[in-house]
Amino acid sequence: MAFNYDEYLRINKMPTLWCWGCGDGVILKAFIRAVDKLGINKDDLCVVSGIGCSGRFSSYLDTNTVHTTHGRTIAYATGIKLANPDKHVVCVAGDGDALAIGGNHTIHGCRRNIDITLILVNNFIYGLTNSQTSPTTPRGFWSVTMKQGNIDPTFNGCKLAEAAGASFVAREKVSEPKKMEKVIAAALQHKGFSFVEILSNCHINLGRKNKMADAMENLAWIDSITVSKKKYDAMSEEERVNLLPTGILKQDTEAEEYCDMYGKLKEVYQGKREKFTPADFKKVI
Ligand SMILES: Cc1ncc(C[n+]2csc(CCOP(=O)(O)OP(=O)(O)O)c2C)c(N)n1
Repeated sequence: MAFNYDEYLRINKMPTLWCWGCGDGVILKAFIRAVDKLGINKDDLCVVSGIGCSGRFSSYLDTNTVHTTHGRTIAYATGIKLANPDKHVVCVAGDGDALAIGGNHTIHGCRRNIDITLILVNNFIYGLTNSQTSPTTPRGFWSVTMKQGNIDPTFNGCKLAEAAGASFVAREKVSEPKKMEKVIAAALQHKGFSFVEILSNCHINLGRKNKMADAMENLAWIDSITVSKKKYDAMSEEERVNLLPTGILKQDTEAEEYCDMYGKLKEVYQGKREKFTPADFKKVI
């Protein structure tokens, strides 16, 4: 029998506001299947999204949701997670949201290794506001703010997350929905900050002016710039230029998780109060 998504959706919000063929719907469905597969209760899940087309995840998912300001998902999610360390907290943010206006929050979420999953929906453009250059817009691409071609160097979110200390880093693409589901499930199961970049199509606001005006053309272009981690690892530096590896790129299960450390510190401090000393701190971390 076909999978029934309705249980996880706010049916009264359907149809979605996404353009026909938008990758956001494929990501939403993969996320739902991952949650279902892991048997996560809807009451034990909170999805925090920012502003943008990707921000709509919190409108459509029938779970605890916060639709917050552009670039601030991690700040809100950090508070939610610290107050509810036993719950799954997931951020969904666009490339503009998580890497431009909210870039600083992304760095510090990774650095703290707090147990939050960030699903970065990378469609290479500011989608909702109609095609401004984002940190991931490829060089030479048309955008409404760089009509002669984008001159900004392209940002690699996964490399940033890895360098900043995220203990789980992965990349997948909309044309591989099953792999996407698997990677999201692995991220949800991972304890620590999990950064999942999903490469998605925005054939309307990126594609139309960049010679890939339909979803399939846009997805074919994403296929042309990606390669599995296994193949990527076997390539020379020269061959890797302009290619992005997909799959789980980093997973460190030993790194200390922030809420755990905070909980231990709180417990020891509450037992000692004014008698708490630096030696007690050393017992915790
Ligand atoms: C503080 C603030 N600055 C700017 C905006 C306007 N704004 C709304 S969505 C958006 C861009 C969204 O692009 P992205 O984050 O890549 O998400 P997408 O729409 O592509 O999913 C911008 C600039 C805003 N809502 N709030």
